[in-house]
Amino acid sequence: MKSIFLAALGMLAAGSAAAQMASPGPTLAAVRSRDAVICGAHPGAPGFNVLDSQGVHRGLDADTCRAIAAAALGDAAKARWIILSSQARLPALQSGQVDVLPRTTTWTQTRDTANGLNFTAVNFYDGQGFMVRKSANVTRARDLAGATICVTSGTTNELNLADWARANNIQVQPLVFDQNEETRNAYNSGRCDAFTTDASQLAGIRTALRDPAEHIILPDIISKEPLAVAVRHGDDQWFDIVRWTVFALIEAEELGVTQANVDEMLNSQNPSIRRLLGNAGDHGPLMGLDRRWAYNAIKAVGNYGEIFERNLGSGSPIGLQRGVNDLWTRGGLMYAMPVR
Ligand SMILES: N[C@@H](CCC(=O)N[C@@H](CS)C(=O)NCC(=O)O)C(=O)O
Repeated sequence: MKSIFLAALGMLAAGSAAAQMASPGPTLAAVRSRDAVICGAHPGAPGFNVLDSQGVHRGLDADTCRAIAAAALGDAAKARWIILSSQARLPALQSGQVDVLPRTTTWTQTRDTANGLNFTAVNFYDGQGFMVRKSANVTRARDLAGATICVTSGTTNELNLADWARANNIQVQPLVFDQNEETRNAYNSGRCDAFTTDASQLAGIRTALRDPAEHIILPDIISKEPLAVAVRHGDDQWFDIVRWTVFALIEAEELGVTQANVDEMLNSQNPSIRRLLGNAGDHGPLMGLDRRWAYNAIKAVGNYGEIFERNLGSGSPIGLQRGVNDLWTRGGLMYAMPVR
């Protein structure tokens, strides 16, 4: 009798343990069967995604893709990229050509609803700016009255430029191109007086110009561009995996967990670190993942602060300050929801 009772208890325990491992939804199942996560990627935005001389993807968005592959499959080397123009990126995600879009994409209401996307978390708070040649003697955006301004189609930047001109009663001539390379070439060859896109991209593009010192980025920011990692509508589990991977990188920074110390941190008694690294709770299995999901991501690419510094920070060629992208504990907007 006693043994039957114990066996029943054992079954219950096993049942509840099994129940903690969520079964894979459609995207996780597809990712597992192909053994790769496919990310939509920018054709070339220094600091966000560029191919280095060895053909390796470098940048904040590239590392975000690696972190997702590490969390979902235990291996950052299982990240793959498909290069997408601004126009092509949303349809590519909708149609299932890519699993996730970490690609300097602004979270807007239309994209979040009618375009069939869900934005999981912001990985960079940006705003739209202008770059001009120093020789133009333009110091503020309002001095651009009458100017020809190069902009890429299918972007919020094209729409914001029109809004800004109307709101400020300034006449400008937008020169619109489908491919970002065409936009840059047009600016480079002097076909337009100014180049407008997200200010962080301008900082990156400027470093790639023939003589960066010949160009300045104006101090005016004309929009909010919360760049967020998008998935398609209809798979809540995959949404959760991507969202919590981005949060885990931010949480790791807040908790002082780095790429270098993450193994040592496995011995930490701090309850938040124990949950994040899979020593307490079932936070990975609740999403259908290994309990070391966040450990794998941090081990592969470091915490958010490390990723930022490596790709965009003051020690990188882009040279950006953390600013609003700093942690909330230091006055910034980066605030991960609690892993508990
Ligand atoms: N955040 C904006 C901009 C997206 C974006 O990355 N635009 C790129 C297009 S490839 C761009 O115009 N960059 C200027 C350039 O790279 O020349 C959006 O979501 O629409």
